[in-house]
Amino acid sequence: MKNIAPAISPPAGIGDSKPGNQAVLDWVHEVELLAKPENVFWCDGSEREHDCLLQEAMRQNVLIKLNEKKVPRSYLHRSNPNDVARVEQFTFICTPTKAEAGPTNNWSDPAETYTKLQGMLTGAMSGRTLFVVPYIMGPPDSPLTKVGFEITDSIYVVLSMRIMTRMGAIAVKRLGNDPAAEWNRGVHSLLDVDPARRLICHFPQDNAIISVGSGYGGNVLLSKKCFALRIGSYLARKQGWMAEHMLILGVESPEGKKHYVAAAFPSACGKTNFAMLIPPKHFAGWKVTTVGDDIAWMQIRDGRLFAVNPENGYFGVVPGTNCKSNPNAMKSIEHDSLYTNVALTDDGDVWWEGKDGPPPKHAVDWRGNDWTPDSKEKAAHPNSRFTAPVRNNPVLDPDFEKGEGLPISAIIFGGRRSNTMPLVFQSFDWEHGVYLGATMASETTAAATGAVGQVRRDPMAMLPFCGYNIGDYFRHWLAIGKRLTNPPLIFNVNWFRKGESGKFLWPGFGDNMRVLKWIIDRSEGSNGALKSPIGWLPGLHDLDLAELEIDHKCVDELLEIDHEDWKKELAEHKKFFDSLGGVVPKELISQCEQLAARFAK
Ligand code: GTP
Ligand code: SPV
Ligand code: MN
Repeated sequence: MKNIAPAISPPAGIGDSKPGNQAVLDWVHEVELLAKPENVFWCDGSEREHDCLLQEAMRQNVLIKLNEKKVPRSYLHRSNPNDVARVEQFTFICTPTKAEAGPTNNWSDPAETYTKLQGMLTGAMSGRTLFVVPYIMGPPDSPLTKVGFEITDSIYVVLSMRIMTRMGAIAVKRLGNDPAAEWNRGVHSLLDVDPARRLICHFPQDNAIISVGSGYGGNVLLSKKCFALRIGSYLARKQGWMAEHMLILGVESPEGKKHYVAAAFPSACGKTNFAMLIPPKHFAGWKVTTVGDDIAWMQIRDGRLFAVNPENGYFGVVPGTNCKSNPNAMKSIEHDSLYTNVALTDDGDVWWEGKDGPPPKHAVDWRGNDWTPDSKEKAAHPNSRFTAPVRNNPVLDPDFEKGEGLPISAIIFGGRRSNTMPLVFQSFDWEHGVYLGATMASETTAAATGAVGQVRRDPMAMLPFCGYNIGDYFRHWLAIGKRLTNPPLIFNVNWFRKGESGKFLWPGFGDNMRVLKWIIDRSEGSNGALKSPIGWLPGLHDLDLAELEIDHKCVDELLEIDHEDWKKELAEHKKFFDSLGGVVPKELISQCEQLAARFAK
């Protein structure tokens, strides 16, 4: 069989920065004995190393260099067509007992799973290079920051981790030489990229991850969903903090008053777009800045929640990104970026459905086939992604690296719902807010393999990412609320409600500022809201819709609470809680009853 990741032979002085920590050395040695690579490459994150890896990746056709004038220092990667999204069915939480993983996770026995994976990894890196990637998650001087090491035989993973994390010497230094220090052990091997031998396994009690058989981002950039969310959420509960699938944004008024907001939307439901929002003209003087676009680690200080973004790059959805929907993302991916599974134009530029301007007359699609506007297939995969450094973002928050984190005024939950859910509403209090998060649902997207467009419950947008029992996760949220003397207000939004024509009722994107403004007003104590059975809704005059071309009828529809729809929705909440088999805290069961009672009134 063809070796899809042939070993590289770096020049002297590159790939040899072995850390001093004996625990790391022992672990790498153990994996080396098992996987039998041709050599070991110790990454330090330097420019020289970067150049060497890029040259090698191009030589192996793992990366295609793009037109230097159009997209400087940027590259295209095509993943195997069988390997284009997260695979939830092959993702496992291997806690000592099944109950610890809970009803929403796939569970497998740790000892058996280690044995099985050892079998799969035996000799898996023969003829390949084993890369050791040290990285930190979080700002360099934050108490929340954690160290991880990822072993991988994929050069694409190394180059992606270099963008997505703070990688190299900085992590080795932070870990130091204490063999008992806490750090995450991640092992990744492409194997032969066969879906039948694809497994993403987490061992929270060992702070360890083993991922085999995939080369796609969310399955293999182990810093991200695997460490920062699945293992992260497990550690967070044990250590009293929170690891959430949330963007973090700053919003500053013309008077200079600034708030930070965190929002949990499921995969491909608008986090990156919301985090980079540009307010419409009418909001002159208002500024939105990005702290993070996917993950928030939050701790309690002085009775408030403070958040950091543990990442250092964006791994974002490409299709639909353009100068109208998200100009800041367009600027972020203008240079020094990796593109995965988009189309390549004849002049070495990238193209995707929804990019500005007319489609190219000819291109090579994400599979490597000829493509023209008449082709039936899409040029870019619906889950094609960009990998771009946060520093490229023109609206990166100046306090992005603040170690103590940024104080969160509001938490927003939201999903993709064609019906039922109004544009925005506010919970009555923290506990009710936890209920909103716990009962959240969204239509599935291309970010994970499987059917698209089906409504599924996705509590706090963490269904695929909670590394332990979801009932305990709800309990953790409730317990955090009890410790907060100044808790964020909690809201629910839905940018995706559709009218009878099947079109979105709300313009979305920059105009989401109008909803954000109401959220900020409420955080500052405004009483512009109407009580409804599901929570506080903005009255027609509480939302600033000036200069927005929208039918009043649409606004009514957007804010409407249809009692028939809600009867069904409530039944779905109950069904979901029942399906969890008795792990749901009594406070949330009671919230469900209170909601029913408010409707009965
Ligand atoms: P992950 O990276 O998978 O976690 O996704 P995400 O939550 O960051 O989603 P992203 O911002 O990349 O948006 C996903 C898709 O939703 C893109 O195709 C966007 O164009 C679309 N989208 C984002 N915001 C809006 C909005 O306000 N309205 C509408 N109609 N579509 C939106
Ligand atoms: C998501 O699916 O929520 C993503 C992309 O952010 S991935 O990193 O693949 O999980
Ligand atoms: Mn995500």
